[in-house]
Amino acid sequence: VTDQLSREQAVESFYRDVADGDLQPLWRQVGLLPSTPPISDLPFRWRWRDVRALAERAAELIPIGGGGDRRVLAYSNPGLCGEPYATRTLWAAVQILNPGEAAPAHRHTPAAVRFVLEGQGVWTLVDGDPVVMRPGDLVLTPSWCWHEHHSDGSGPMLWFDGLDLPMSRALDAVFFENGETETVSRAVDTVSASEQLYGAPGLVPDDGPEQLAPPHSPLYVYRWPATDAMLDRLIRVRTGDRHGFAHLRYADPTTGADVLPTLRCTATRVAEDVRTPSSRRSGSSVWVLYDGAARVVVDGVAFELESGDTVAVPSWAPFDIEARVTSTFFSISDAPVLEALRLARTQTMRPQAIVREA
Ligand code: 1HN
Repeated sequence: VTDQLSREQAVESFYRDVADGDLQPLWRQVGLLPSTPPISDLPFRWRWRDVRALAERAAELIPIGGGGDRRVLAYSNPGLCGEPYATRTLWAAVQILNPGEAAPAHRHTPAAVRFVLEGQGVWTLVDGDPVVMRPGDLVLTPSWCWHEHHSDGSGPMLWFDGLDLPMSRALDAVFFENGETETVSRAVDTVSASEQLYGAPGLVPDDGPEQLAPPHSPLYVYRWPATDAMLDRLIRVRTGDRHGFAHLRYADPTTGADVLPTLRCTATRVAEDVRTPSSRRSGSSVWVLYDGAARVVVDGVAFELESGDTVAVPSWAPFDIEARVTSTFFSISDAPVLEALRLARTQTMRPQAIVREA
């Protein structure tokens, strides 16, 4: 009995000393290696009708200079304890710019993409290259590239912003710098240098050794008419008729790699009444319904979407789309990071059951 007692005391004092030594025994950890990832971000939908109305109020009430250099409303996943992140790894937001306004020059290590939802008249400078933004265009702001937005339009422009900010933050790799903002107007009908040099399919400048290439696409803008036509061709050529669905990846024209080392961008078109297979993958994604009406199911939760609605898809959550009318989605994901780190997993499954209508 005394032996037993002194042993218990010895163990107790051992644990105290371990804690005092800022150590933790592995054998007392619970849930360190769950069989599947413990997910706290929720399947979630932001309605464009509500978001747009709030963005327009912001455009009336909040000047660009006051309260940050960008008029941006972040999609904040209610599973992430008030953090301004759409998923664990992805920033997603809506930005609005009024006619005559400028969002000043800056650069940061988190990389950004913009997908234009509404309006006209905005041009953005990406490392000095003027890129006109039109609805459906994808515009890149790679890591550490200078960027500023200007509007010569007659009405507000609204666009979707996607960033790898939560990843850069988690890696303690965020740096930021303010720059010199342009004061002269750059004609909105100019063609960006990036399109002049990299916009022809299959043809790229021969600049010598490839290792000099930046780790991101040198093409800063992917125009909607090309995306739209490609989605139609994919549906026709792959399925032999106009039904089915098409999924494309925006690629670096020099390498075929993803547009950014941290973000994959895709566009998906699903024909009327078609339901895609259910699948899940490690890593998260955000889906914007650009045009159409569709039901998406995320981990058993069904969301009926209208144009502009945005959905967060957490890691390993089963996902599928059923189009009510032919529907086109833009999406961002962290897939390049998971693939580079050999952490990517995907699984296609039986059509998932609907547990709840959101
Ligand atoms: C940013 O620089 C922009 O330049 C948009 O338009 C959204 C969100 C977080 C951090 C920087 C922009 C951003 C951002």
